[in-house]
Amino acid sequence: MVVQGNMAAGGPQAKPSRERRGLSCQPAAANAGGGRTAPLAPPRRSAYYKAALLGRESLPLPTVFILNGPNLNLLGVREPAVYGRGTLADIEARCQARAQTLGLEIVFHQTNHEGQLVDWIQQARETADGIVLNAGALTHTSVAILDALSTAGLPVIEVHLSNIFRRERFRHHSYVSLAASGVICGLGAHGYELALEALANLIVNRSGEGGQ
Ligand code: CA2
Repeated sequence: MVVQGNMAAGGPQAKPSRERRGLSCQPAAANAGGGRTAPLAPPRRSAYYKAALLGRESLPLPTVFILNGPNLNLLGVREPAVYGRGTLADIEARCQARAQTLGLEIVFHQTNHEGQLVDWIQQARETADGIVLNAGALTHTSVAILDALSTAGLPVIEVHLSNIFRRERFRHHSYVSLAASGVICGLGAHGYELALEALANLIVNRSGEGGQ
């Protein structure tokens, strides 16, 4: 079991300054190239984020995209020794139940196509408050997914059902991790529920700060 996270800032209740967390209106990628390129438009923030910034009394529920990559549709059908007997539909049901108790809205997707994941991440940038991502094998290969996550300007929790560090060496490196606030692996379907819990904290802390 491995649970990794950026825990240096003093736990979920701590609310570090914008400067310390590196939060700004511009996604990190906008600063690449020494200012020679035009900056990206800031993300269009969710209804929850805007309402929280305006100090509205009744907030809409924050939305979390839960995205699953290639072959995860086969869960419960093959390789139960590695990935367990549960299906992806079982994971979705568990996420739905946990989201309800946490006060989150979830949008749950699976695809076998890299470009579709990039499209959903771009959509999340405009409408969601956080992303849970199990990119499957694309975790270890996809710079396109890393770039999409880097420009999304959203908290991301990377999840893997299996402990990728007990497996083949090529699974030890993750491009997704470079854009993730935290990584959960080796805990099976429970990892998705833990990721939602972590995101709920990150979203609430983040919305107390200024920005777009
Ligand atoms: O452990 C995970 O969640 C993984 O993201 C799963 C990916 C794998 O490539 C990553 O290294 C770790 C593979 C998903 C394939 O899922 C299957 C499920 C049942 C049968 C065959 C594949």
